Amino acid sequence: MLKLYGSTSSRASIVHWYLEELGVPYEFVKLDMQASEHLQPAYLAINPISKVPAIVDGDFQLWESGAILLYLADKYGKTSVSTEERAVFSQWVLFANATLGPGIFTEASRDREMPRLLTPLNEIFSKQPFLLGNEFSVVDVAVGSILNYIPIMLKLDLNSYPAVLNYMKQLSERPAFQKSINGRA
Ligand SMILES: N[C@@H](CCC(=O)N[C@@H](CS)C(=O)NCC(=O)O)C(=O)O
Repeated sequence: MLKLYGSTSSRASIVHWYLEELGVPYEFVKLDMQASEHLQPAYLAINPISKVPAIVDGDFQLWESGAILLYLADKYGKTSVSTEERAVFSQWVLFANATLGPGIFTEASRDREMPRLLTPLNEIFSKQPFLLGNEFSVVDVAVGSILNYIPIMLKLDLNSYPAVLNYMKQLSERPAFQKSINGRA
């Protein structure tokens, strides 16, 4: 069975959410990070960078939440995805982790970055329920988890972005989200 390594209240919740969405059987191996279990040789053999999440799927090991999401989409998601569709998945997953997350969670640049990141997202969600249209996909897990971490971690007023707020609410009501990010597991 696929193993997800992480801890409570970590970015492993993002992968946890997607595994629940896909219905892939998995075991969540919770590391005691307070006790530095992620720095011990057993885990370093899986992720030498010593960060969570990581997965072990058969004899395949992978770390970095975005890479794991894309792998899971490829392996367990809807079949027949074109090269272009896969590239768009990568675009949004990389955007979530490399642009949206740092833009919002880095205090020094937040005032400048937040409007330019959330205004176009608000426009997208005022026209369609999900990032790629009417269908939920892996990119909603990537972007939606970053957005839903905002009220968990920061006190920011998002009322200028009502469609983003509605998107966050819709995602947070999904059963798979409730079992993962909402449970902070
Ligand atoms: N870009 C990485 C970030 C991973 C990361 O920073 N994980 C944190 C937990 S949320 C961690 O393992 N921290 C432990 C440490 O830095 O010692 C990803 O998305 O997987």
